Amino acid sequence: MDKNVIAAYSGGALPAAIGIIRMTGKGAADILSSVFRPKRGKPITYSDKNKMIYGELSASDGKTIDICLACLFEGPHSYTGEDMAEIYCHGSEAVVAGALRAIYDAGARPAEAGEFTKRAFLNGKMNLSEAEATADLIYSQTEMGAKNAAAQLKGANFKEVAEMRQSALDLISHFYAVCDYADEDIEPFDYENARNTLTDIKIRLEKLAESYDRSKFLSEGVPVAILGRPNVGKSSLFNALLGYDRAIVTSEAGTTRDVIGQRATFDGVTFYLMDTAGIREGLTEAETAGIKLSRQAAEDAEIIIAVFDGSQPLAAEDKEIIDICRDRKTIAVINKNDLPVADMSAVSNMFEKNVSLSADRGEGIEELVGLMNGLCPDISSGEVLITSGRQAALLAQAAEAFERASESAANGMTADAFLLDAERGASLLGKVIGLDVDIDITNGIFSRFCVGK
Ligand SMILES: Nc1nc2c(ncn2[C@@H]2O[C@H](COP(=O)(O)OP(=O)(O)OP(=O)(O)O)[C@@H](O)[C@H]2O)c(=O)[nH]1
Ligand SMILES: [Mg+2]
Repeated sequence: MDKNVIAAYSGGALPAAIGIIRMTGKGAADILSSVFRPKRGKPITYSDKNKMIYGELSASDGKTIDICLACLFEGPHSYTGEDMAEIYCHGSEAVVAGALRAIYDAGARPAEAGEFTKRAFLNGKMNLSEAEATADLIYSQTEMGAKNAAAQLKGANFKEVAEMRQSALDLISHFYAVCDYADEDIEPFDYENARNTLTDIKIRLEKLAESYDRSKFLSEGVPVAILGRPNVGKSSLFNALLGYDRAIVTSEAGTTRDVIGQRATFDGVTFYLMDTAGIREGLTEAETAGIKLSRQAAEDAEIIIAVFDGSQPLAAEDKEIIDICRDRKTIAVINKNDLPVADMSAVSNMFEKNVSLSADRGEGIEELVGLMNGLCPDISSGEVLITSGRQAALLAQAAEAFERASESAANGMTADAFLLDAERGASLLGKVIGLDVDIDITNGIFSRFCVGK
């Protein structure tokens, strides 16, 4: 039997309601037929394709191990582009192990990590950026990460890059035509137009490459540090945002020591909230160490929530907080508004985004969440971020190459200089979308996948 057929368990952790076993390759239908007998009618190889068939699954000894469903997909209309078979059995470890053993005995071999998707790539069913997006989708931990990956899978970035590459190739071929067929009636090369096109490409590429810096927010959440002097209610606010008591709250100043991080999703945007130690002159070694971590969290954060106790006049430590927040995306929270209020005009004048609330009572939290969403980097507004470091590096290099080519076009270029850079830029963009990619890099991409995908 053909060892070209690979098989693997493709479902989640067992036991599960349903276990999915997949096979791909020429001969997959025969292997399925040897382990699966439809309850009604002919062998499965004669059944309709792309249709679930009910039947009996047998183990290596030929005895029935499950009664379940199976489906055949005929290449090229399948995920991998080859003949494929899938079994949807009961998600028991014993059934899955028994079925796989029977399948391997019948001639399939175990699939390697990402081998199904690699075959899809090799058979032209998907390009390399779609393959990378598939891995992102599988590993996405936030809803916005999944949406970004799905948009990539639909070809968002691929189309834009392919289009820019094509514009560059059009310019290059026009340039060659003018040089090679000087006597013929070819439209002269328009340097001004070439420069504009290349500059436009360069700007778009830089924007795409830079989006990679924000892509970590998709997987980790947007980091938010909750900062303030001791006892202003940082931990109370942290708990109120989470909707449960994660951090200890006491009336003693200096309760929180370590940074406590927790993810929370509001309106589809995931944040990584960090509760921190109150900033003051530390009284003990442990508190001083905690305060150092608070400052680090503030540096790492994309957004700072600066908490002030609205029932007390501003203290020297509050001014220090204001200093830390200068030129940072900050929301000022004037807490404890259930108590008589002190003069907080310095805070509301300093911070355009501010909210008065009561963390203890959980009042005013929606307004704060609204401000947080408003300050969020552009990750949920339709822009599709680059999530692959490989692609980001290539895009940045291509932007540089097109910038040089554009300068050559502006400075009464020599043909060599212009072509060298423009062709290099086009070739780098080709690599982004999976043309001329080294086999090592391709293998690296597929090794990120789990077995069975
Ligand atoms: N009245 C009132 N008290 C509050 C409010 N929020 C917090 N507190 C009280 O303020 C005290 C300190 O609250 P925490 O949340 O522990 O303050 P913190 O800023 O985390 O303090 P450290 O961890 O010591 O820096 C507790 O007694 C809380 O119950 C509020 O909205 N109103
Ligand atoms: Mg605290």
